[in-house]
Amino acid sequence: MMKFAWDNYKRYAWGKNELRPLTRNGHTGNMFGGLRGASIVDSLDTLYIMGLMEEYEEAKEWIQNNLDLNSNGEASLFEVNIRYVGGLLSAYYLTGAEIFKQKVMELGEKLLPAFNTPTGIPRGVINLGSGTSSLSPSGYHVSIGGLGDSFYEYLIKSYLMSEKTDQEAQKMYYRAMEAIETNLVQKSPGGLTYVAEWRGGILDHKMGHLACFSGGMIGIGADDGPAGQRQHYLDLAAEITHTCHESYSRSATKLGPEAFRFDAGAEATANRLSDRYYILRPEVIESYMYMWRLTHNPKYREWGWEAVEALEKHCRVDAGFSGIRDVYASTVSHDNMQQSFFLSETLKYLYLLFSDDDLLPLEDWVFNTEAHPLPVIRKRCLQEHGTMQDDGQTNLE
Ligand code: DMJ
Repeated sequence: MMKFAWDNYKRYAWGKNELRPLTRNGHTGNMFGGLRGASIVDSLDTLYIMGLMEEYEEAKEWIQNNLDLNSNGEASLFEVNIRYVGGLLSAYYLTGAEIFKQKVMELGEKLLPAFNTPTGIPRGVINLGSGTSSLSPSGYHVSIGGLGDSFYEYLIKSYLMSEKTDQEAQKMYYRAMEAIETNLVQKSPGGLTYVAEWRGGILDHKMGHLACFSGGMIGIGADDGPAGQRQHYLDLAAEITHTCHESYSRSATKLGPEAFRFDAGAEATANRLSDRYYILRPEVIESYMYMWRLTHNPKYREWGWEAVEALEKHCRVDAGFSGIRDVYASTVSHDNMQQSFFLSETLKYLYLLFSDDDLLPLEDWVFNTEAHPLPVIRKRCLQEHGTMQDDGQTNLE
């Protein structure tokens, strides 16, 4: 599937941001501030992990010769960070190729002005040419996920070190989990567990949008916790992942809608037309992968395989993979877009779901929100290999 998606991107959209498989061309989009080749940067680590070395080499060569970071346009800090910074960083850590480090340092410098705010919380939009940043004139905003994620990338990129000890970090995790559980975790009348959405300060009890993001995340956090609470949060993660699977299995295509609800007798299904699309997103499959690694319950691989079959049946078209407009329609209508996160995330998580645990072990690698693996840097490693400074920052050699 990866080779098919890549070959068609290469054939019809090389150097553009994403492939339009029905019209057999590419688009440059506008959220990357004029940067090009999003699918190439997003795919580097997937190609490498899958051993598609010829394809990886052509991607690397494109980065070396054609990735122009001197574009001049408004970019979403979040999207550039998760796809370009994350993609280049993980390619550097996986392969050691200097070109990726060089490019990510250069790009990182260009994004830094967005962090120059009184709070240190970055502005959501940055003009890559002028360096001016703004809150959200184009509708881009900083989400909590985006904020957390950008800090993680910058933490590594800048070789900074978190001052938190493992125990403090654990406490923070459980405080956050308690808050989520108390305020957001809901049980539907039909017995499905989900995480309700929080919008602008109002809890929407009927919305299960965040559920699929949360399944694997809660599981992976719980796995590191003290024995007393570990099982509780693993069970919660399993219940939420079950709900996500239900949202897939209750559709005609066996792919899930963008958002699902729990009202008017509907359970884990989208009753609004505008929620019924599926754009090749990874979150549910991502949760299967984490839950497989944490429990080795074969049902997660079975569910992943159901997703593979559905993708092959409904999303594969002659020149790539496409999203679909209504998961409940048995005759599908394609949206003509092969999202770069399909190559970066959906296919990578599927590959990992069916691989041995020692391929990118979760003790050593953490995936950013675009599925780019970054190394877990432990305080002990930093002390052994770096020079501790008085302010707690560390210079790694
Ligand atoms: C990806 O770009 C990332 O997973 C992001 O965090 C959310 N949107 C897409 C996938 O759904």
